[in-house]
Amino acid sequence: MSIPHSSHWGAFSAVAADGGVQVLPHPDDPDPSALLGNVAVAATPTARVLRPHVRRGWWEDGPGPDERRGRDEFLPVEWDELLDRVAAEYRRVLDAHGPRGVYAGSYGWASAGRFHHAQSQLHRFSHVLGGAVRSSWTYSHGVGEVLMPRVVGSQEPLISPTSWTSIEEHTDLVLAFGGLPAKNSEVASGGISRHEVAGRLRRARERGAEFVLVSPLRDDLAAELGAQWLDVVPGTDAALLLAMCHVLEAEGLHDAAFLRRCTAGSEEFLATLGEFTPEWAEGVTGVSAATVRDLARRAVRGRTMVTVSWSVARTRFGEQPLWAAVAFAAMIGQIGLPGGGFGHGYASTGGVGKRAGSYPLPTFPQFADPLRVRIPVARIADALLHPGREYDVDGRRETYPHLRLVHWAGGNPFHHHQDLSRLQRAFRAAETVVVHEPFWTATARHADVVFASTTTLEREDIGAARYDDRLIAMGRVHEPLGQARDDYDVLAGLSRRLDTGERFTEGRTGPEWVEHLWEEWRTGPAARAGITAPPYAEFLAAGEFVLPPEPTEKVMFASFRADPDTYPLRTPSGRVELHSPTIAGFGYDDCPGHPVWLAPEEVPDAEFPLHLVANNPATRLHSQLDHGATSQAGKVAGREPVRMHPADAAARGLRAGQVVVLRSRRGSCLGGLVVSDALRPGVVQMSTGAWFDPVAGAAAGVTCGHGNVNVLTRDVGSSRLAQACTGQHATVQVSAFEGDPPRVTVFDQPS
Ligand code: PGD
Repeated sequence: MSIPHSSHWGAFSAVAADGGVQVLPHPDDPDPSALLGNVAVAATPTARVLRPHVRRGWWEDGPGPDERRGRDEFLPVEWDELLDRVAAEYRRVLDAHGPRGVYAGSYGWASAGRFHHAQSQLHRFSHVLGGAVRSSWTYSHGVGEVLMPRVVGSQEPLISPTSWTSIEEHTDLVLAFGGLPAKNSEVASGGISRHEVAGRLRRARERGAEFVLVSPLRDDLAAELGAQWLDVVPGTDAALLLAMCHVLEAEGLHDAAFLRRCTAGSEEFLATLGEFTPEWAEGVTGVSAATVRDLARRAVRGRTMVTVSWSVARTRFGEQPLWAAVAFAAMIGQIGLPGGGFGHGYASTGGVGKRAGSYPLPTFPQFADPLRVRIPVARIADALLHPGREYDVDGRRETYPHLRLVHWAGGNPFHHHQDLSRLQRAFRAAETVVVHEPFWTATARHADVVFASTTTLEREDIGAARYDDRLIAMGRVHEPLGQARDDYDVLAGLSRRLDTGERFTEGRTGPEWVEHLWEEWRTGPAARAGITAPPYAEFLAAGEFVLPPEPTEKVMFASFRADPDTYPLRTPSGRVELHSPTIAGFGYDDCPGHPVWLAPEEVPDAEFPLHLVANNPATRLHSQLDHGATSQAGKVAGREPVRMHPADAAARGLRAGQVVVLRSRRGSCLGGLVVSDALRPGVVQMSTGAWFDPVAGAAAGVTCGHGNVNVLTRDVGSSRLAQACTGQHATVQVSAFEGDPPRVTVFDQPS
């Protein structure tokens, strides 16, 4: 029987087949994702955590900082004895250090499903227990989350900018900084039942819209859009934008009336533009002065949308390109017009710009966080390594708490964090690390306690996402493998031992909760929003429920533009702040009070002469199901592919298909070489998400033998303002790997 199901990369149905499952895309999806090809492997024992495990050193010697963490043996243990032991450890830490000794920020995308969402489960567990230190913001768009509220008063540009429908109908010129990569628009947190971005872009093009791609990678925009490709030097987008602003001002093309009416600080900002001439920008960005002038002039000729991908801001000083794009859109006076202005993250997921997302969804209550102590999400290694150290963020001086017990569910920091050797040191500084995982990821392998989690295929849930119009009755496709348990059941067991069981479960089993969430939503928030949803049994029988249509066209800041006094932005001035006295008042030299050019700190040199772009992968979501068929089909010589321009490969005597070594100041990894002219010369590209394999690395004399690019990247915040992830860029050298490459071991069961 075919069972409806959902994932972050698409809705599908699954049929249990001999020794696995078969997966079929949702029939209404016009453009299903190839990532569905990864799903089947989850139903096999390969790389699965089939029962709970402990690290021998922790089990035998007790908690404490431990150099063996990440290289010790694992022992299979019984659920009950392990839960007893973890509950005792919780009690020890809470009695001695209080909730500030526990970190349960637990960043990560986990899986689709409104109830079994791993972070929500863990956050409810810790809130009931008295709280734990958590994290603020995301690895995806941490810069925008902090900067946009200061500049335009909200996170609307990255959460719900002008709709695709408006771009499809009205935009003449799309200036895409970081592109609109099809691979990223295939995924959306929580699920996506219809992939629409490629079709919308195609229709905009057919209507006559023109596209300019600003990226070192040509395939950051579909070839069929016929874009002008500006293969900019990585990390120099702010310079290009400031030079375009310079041209507008120098040639009197800027919309002075809009700047007066709708912005604050334009005089201060315009006064800084003198030095950013197109000729200066050419030297920095590699884009000719003539092209810079042409872009600025074309932008005022018709309706122009400036987009900055989330990845462009995922860099050191990533605040600057984003703020400069807002300034450019303000100078051309198009903010608040249909198809015009700016947005942050179009195609960075398939959800951005898709629909207004105004309907409520079934939600698992987490209770309030009683502790309310947070660290910026990408500063986790700093916090673990430097308890008590002071740091700046968004105008505040904070102190890292001393984190002793780390509890993670639904994330893979040994995928998503930068400088993984440093993260290893950080994890070794903790006293206890507890991880819930269905798979033996590197994070599980760096834990003391590994709870064997079910995958979504093994449980029922409600699939729903803010920007999707469908709720999916996710059915159980097969029985849990081995002794895997739902995160809910594990946390319920732990809560019982900590005397918070009743409040955590409210007396319900997992399946009872799923039905309860539906019924509570159906009769409460849904009914109030005018949605007539069927009772749970009918929802299950139908397999899905389609939400009523929402207004299709949205124009961000339209009412503000029409009447900024009546509809001011939630900034101190009520206007778009091109100069922010608040940010200026923080006194940060790495993020002053208006957009500026701050030269990258790490630039190519004799030792590391190549720019590395470490972007999100095309063959999997982040690190999820790296052992799946689609991800494995993309590997080269069993390693993560690394792309290089033919001229750079020839200069090094390298050939396609060969195993190479990438080295940076932080570490080294193997990769499989792909030679391609879709990159700017001097740039190499390797995607994130290959499971970190230090064992194969040790055999090869490198940090990772498989190709986890985050051994190369730098663990430093974007600036003192946002302290966001900067994993997108690094500088590296690439050379041939001599000898027999070691076998990748990270998909094997650990010893
Ligand atoms: P995922 O691979 O999605 O990566 O980082 P994130 O940690 O979200 O990890 C989710 C984990 O949850 C997987 O290991 C999966 O097996 C597990 N999981 C899935 N379902 C369940 C469940 O039900 N229960 C439990 N217990 N576990 C489950 C992503 C992050 O990486 C993001 S969002 C971005 S945008 C960043 N991008 C970059 C980048 O551009 N460049 C670099 N260098 N680094 C980045 N890292 C960031």
